[in-house]
Amino acid sequence: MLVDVLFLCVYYFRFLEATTPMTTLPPTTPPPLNSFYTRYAASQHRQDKKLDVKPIAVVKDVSKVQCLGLCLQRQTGGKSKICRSFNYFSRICYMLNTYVCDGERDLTEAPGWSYYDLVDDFSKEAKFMVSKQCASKGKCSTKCLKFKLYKTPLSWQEAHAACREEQAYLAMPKNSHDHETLIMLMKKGNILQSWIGVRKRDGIFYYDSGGLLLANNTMWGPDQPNDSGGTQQCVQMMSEMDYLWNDFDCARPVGFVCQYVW
Ligand SMILES: [Ca+2]
Repeated sequence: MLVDVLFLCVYYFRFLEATTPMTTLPPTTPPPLNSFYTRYAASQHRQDKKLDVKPIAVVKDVSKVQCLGLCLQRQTGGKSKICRSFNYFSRICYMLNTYVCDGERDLTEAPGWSYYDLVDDFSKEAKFMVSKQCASKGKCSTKCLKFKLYKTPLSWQEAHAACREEQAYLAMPKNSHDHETLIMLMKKGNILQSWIGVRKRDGIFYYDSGGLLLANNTMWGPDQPNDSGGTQQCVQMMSEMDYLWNDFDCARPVGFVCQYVW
């Protein structure tokens, strides 16, 4: 596995080098390459796009690889000084303290520019680089989550299939922040019930992506899951229970929320 990751990184950086003009004497020395190959990679999220925020530092006359090295040198220090991504244009490196997945940011059109950010698992990155979401939005990092509400009532299985069509899962809120986001979406969409990506198999609840439901999940409604009538295998959020979780009959059509993993 590690070998695969290293191979991908080396391959990718060779590609980067090949597309970057050679330079003489860099202005500062980037860290030794092998010190970050296993920890980070720069993903070329988009060509001809940039993240339009004020840079924390600007360095002129550097290659993309040197820009990455400079960004990686800023991995310690105060939070506002850490480099999380960079724009690159005309051999100028614009280091940024934020990245495309931070909040609701989108890349803006910028001919000749390119945008890169830092990820910690290149093998996952490579997988998501080919996703539709990555191609259309430039959001390819596995850290980038987003939810989308569908008002069309479907069964749990149909809702699951609809999300998979878009390379997403049914929403799997694992903390109060995600939970609040889903509540906000449901209120905004004016729907009273929504499937989420939790389902029971052989008496055990799993997330739509396959993992076991967290043991410390505190989002169940009062007296739930109660498997009323012995037919409640799927989980929904419902306004009647203050948007907490309720196990419910999978065949009943209700709205749903997909979760995109970029
Ligand atoms: Ca129930």
